Amino acid sequence: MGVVTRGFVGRRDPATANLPPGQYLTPDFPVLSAGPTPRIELDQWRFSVTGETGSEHGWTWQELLELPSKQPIVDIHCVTKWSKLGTRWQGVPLDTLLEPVQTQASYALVRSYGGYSTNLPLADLRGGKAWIAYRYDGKDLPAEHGGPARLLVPHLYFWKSAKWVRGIELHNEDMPGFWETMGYHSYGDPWREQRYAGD
Ligand SMILES: Nc1nc2c(c(=O)[nH]1)N[C@H]1C(S)=C(S)[C@@H](COP(=O)(O)O)O[C@H]1N2
Ligand SMILES: [Mo]
Repeated sequence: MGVVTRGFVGRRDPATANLPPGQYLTPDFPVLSAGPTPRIELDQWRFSVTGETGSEHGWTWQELLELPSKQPIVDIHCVTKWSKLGTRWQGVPLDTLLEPVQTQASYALVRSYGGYSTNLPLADLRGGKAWIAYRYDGKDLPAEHGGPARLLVPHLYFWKSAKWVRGIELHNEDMPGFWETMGYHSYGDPWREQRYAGD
């Protein structure tokens, strides 16, 4: 028996280097939904961005698909402590959808079919950090994971990535969404472990 090397102090295990504090890795893709899965017919589906003055920009399903898309590969972190690394998506960057929108607002309230909502600073939807995703791992996004389309904003805890996304309202003040009203953090940075209000 040789001496077991426990690793060098201060050197991070490459397998967990991308794991925020308090998280564990899962190979699965758990489904977390606060209510039943809504079914939205594609010819009824709309996505809209509503400015703080009430002006609205809307897209049909066909119009969304015609916009240039990206294929981000990102790590996702649920506040219930599972993380999944290297998930593969396809979707339209929010930068593209916000481009025609004239706004002075600083906050976004994201609304879903089915009634879910979540809030975040508008800046967190810009800069290539957020997408309206409609494919996962090379397939159409399954309904239980938010299909036909969900918000994907992986640098925040995954409750911010609203499934069955319907629209984004822009506001001058931060408006708490579903979980934020129940005591979860208004921002939710996994690297700063912002799980609950006050963290
Ligand atoms: N509309 C809607 N979006 C939602 C939720 C929800 O209940 N309803 N749950 C959130 C939470 S807590 C998490 S962890 C992720 C889970 O996404 P998944 O079911 O695809 O893993 O979706 C988020 N988006
Ligand atoms: Mo979650």
